[in-house]
Order: sequence, then C-alpha cells, then structure tokens
Amino acid sequence: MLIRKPTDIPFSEVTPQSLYLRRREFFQAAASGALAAATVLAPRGAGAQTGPKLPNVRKTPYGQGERLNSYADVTGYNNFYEFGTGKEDPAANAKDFTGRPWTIKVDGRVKNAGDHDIDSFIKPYALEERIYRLRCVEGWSMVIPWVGIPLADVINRLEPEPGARFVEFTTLNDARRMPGLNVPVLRWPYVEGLRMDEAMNPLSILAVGVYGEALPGQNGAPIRLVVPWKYGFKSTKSIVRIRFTDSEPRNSWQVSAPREYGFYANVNPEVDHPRWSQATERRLGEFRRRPTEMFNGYGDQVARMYAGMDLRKNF
Ligand SMILES: Nc1nc2c(c(=O)[nH]1)N[C@H]1C(S)=C(S)[C@@H](COP(=O)(O)O)O[C@H]1N2
Ligand SMILES: [Mo]
Repeated sequence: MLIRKPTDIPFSEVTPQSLYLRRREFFQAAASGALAAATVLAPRGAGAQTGPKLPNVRKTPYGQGERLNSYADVTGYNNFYEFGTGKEDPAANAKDFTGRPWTIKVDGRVKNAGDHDIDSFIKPYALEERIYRLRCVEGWSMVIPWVGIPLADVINRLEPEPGARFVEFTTLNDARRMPGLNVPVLRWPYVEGLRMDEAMNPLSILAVGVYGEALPGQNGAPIRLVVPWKYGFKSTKSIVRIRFTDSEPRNSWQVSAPREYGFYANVNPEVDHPRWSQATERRLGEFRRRPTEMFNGYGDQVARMYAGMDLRKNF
C-alpha cells in the first residue's frame, strides 16, 4: 500500500522493470534475427494505433528528422498519478476515460472568463503536429509527435487583463473516474503554472492529440499542456481550468517537495535534483544514457526569457 509521506514517493521509483523487459525482448528478438537495429526505437505491433485520425493536421518543421518513440512507448509508459503511480497504471486505468463531454473554466484576470465547451474552445484553431522531446525529471526522455494548438493563440483570444502575469492549469479532480485520486501522493487537484512570457512562447502548446489521433486518457485527454524545455511535470494533463493571476501559482510538485521541485522546472543538466544527477537521461528504447541538454535543447528559443536569473535558485 502506498501510505507513505508524499515526499518519499515522488520520482524515487524510476521503475527499471519495463526497461528491463524491453531489453530482454530485444535480445530475444535479436537472437532470432527478427529485429533490425533500426526498428528498436519504433517497435510496432502490440499497442499500435487504432483510433480515428484527427482531420486536417498541418505538419510543421518542429522536430522533423528526430527519431520518434513508438506509439506503444508514448501511450504505455506514462506518469499520470491520478491514474496510479506505476508507469503502466495510466494506460490500464484510463482505458475507459473519455474527454467528452468536457468543460474548461477560464477565470481570474481575463476578459473572456467563463465555462467553455472543449469543442468550441479548440474550434477556432488549426491543428498542428509538433514533434517535441519530453524530458522527465526522473531521468528518462521520449520524442513525441503531438497534435495541438499554440498556447499563445488561445491566450490572445481569451484576452488576459494587464495584471495577468501568470497562467495556472488545473487537472480534473474526479475520483470516480481517476482512481489514483484516492491516494494522497500529491495535494489534489494537480496544478501547474507558467509565467506569462513562457506561456506566450511559440513552443508552448495545448495538445489534443498524439501520433495523429485524439489523446488517449493516459496522455491527458482531451487537452493537456506541453512545454518542451521544462521537465515533464509542468505539462498538466486533462485540463479543466485555466486561471490568469498576478502571483506565481503554487504548483503541486513544489507544494509536495519544495526542496526538490521549484516553479520554473527548466531542464538543466547543471542543477541536480537533491537525490540524483540530472546530467544524463535514458531515451526510451535506448540502452546507453545520453547527455541532457540545457533547456532540453530548446535554448535558442527560450534562454533569453531567463537572462539575468539565477537558475540554481530558480530551479
Ligand atoms: N495531471 C497530471 N499531469 C501530469 C502528471 C500527473 O501525474 N498528473 N505527470 C507529469 C509528468 S511527471 C510527466 S513526465 C508527463 C508525462 O506525459 P506523458 O505521459 O504524456 O508522456 O506528464 C505530466 N503531467
Ligand atoms: Mo515526469
């Protein structure tokens, strides 16, 4: 049973189990000659896509040429504590989760406050594919083809008031649909936030799909944040509320373990987590660890937002 102090649980359980299984499968397949090396990152078959394709998704240059993680990895190895703390819990426990009907509450310092139905909320925007790296604070990473809309376009349309300096995102808090909410690993609901300039950065998106299909529950159906230069935990899933505020939001991970998780959470190989190094990462499907890049490799597009800030203090 998981009745431990919240701070004992977070991210100490980087389960080597599925990596081990993956490796064993690989050697078995390699031994039988069934597997070409080039297919390792994108094994097909089990866990292949089945859902309908999202229509009219525009390709973009973001991440072109990167080697994608497989659909099975992206939808089978997840962090979504509302559905359990194990990496395979979200896929199992979100199997019947649907993102319709769904209402997003917009409030705080914003002109177009109110309750927005998900379909009318996303209707004004063209869907784009963005291939982004995701670096989890636990030390693993993936390359994921998201389908989404620029967060800046959404914010412009909502028309924040001049006093809005931050945006806060809140996840659904419904224990009947999310069994993990019965376990006090975090103070629910899950909350994350961005400074306004971070939210307006062209890299920030609200994703509604992955691999060309609507998001499955385990990836944050029907709509989730994706902020690729920050650790994965900033990317709030299954959003029901967007709040504009003049003060820094109290994000769940910082509330749970303030010494370990701050507000900014920028990927930074030079600032270690108090319990482990952040210098390297393991890309799912690879065996050797690779060096972690500053801002997850997106420095050209984001570093200037942090000019003059001490990133050791603002971790
Ligand atoms: N509501 C909610 N959002 C969440 C999480 C969570 O537990 N609950 N986990 C975060 C973490 S730690 C990571 S690494 C990413 C994982 O996203 P993915 O499963 O779609 O790859 O989701 C983030 N968003
Ligand atoms: Mo994470």
